[in-house]
Amino acid sequence: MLINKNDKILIIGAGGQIGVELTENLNRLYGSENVIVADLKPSSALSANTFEQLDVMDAQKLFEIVKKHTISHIYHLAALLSATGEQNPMFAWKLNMEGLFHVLDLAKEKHISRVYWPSSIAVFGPTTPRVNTPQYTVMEPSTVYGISKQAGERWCEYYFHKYGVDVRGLRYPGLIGWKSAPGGGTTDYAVHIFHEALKTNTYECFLGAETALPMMHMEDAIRATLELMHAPIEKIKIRGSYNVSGLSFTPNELAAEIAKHLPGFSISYKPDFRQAIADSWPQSINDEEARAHWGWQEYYNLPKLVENMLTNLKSKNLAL
Ligand code: NAD
Ligand code: AKB
Repeated sequence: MLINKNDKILIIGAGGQIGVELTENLNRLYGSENVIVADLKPSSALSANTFEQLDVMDAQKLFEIVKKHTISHIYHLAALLSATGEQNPMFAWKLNMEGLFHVLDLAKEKHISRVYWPSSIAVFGPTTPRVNTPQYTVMEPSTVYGISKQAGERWCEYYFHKYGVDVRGLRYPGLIGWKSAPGGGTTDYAVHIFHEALKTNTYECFLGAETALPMMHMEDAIRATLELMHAPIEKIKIRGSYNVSGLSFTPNELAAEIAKHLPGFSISYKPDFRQAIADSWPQSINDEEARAHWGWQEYYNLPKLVENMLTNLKSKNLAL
């Protein structure tokens, strides 16, 4: 990884599921004094860093924070996710698009030199081939979240080609970590299940037993993010967002793996509105471009992921 110790980082949406772990990792690379964290409200998980209260829709405040701290790189994570977005579609569209424009415009005006903005497997839709979904394929997302991510990808490409903005992104699958709670997605069951398994040895799943989805351990997701952001510029050939794959499983398969560690664990199924969202998404992802361009390689498979989640949640007594 190419680390320039003079870079100064701003993470927007730092208090969320990804932000908390990304902050820890960027602190290790740059020193916490060079990593500024911003969110709507402070979080105890971010106490090592300078916190700025920010609503990313406030472009002037964002500009002032960037100037005050001489920020060079922004990781822009603030968004409404798939399930929450469906509860308030117009607000999701406004937040997800306006925030991105504010950040891209700072790079266009050369106030910052690099932007990270995450996309999602939600860019795909019911007409996309669902197995081994390639980078380039039919994309007709059916959620407002997916529409905003797809439009965001096109704008990132546009800002790169038109204004030379160094923007980089990944289409994350569902992310699973033990350090922070998920924030309103369709894949959240795959985190909740571990907490409930440890507390009650049962779980009622909001998706059906055979709903296969692409997933990734949070450590892999953070490593992918940092490898992409620190890759030499000539290796980044896709500016919309890269497919990245970790693993794929159904709730049934996840429950069976958990039961190997927690005998008697049982799962029941009560699908809700999130089932239709999951049914519109890929089951597995082809990420050959990420592997070929900047060397992506996942570490976690299902047995390793389950072992890691249960061990950490148990030893740190973190089950919610
Ligand atoms: P999250 O909901 O856990 O965190 C989002 C954070 O943004 C929260 O701390 C929230 O307070 C903050 N925020 C919301 N509105 C804001 C505003 N107006 N101004 C400033 N901050 C605001 O989300 P996450 O899971 O950490 O996801 C981060 C990004 O990664 C999002 O863009 C999401 O679409 C993307 N992503 C996440 C996943 C996943 O599985 N977690 C998968 C694919 C893509
Ligand atoms: C969600 O379920 O909304 C997220 C995602 C895959 O983008 N986890």
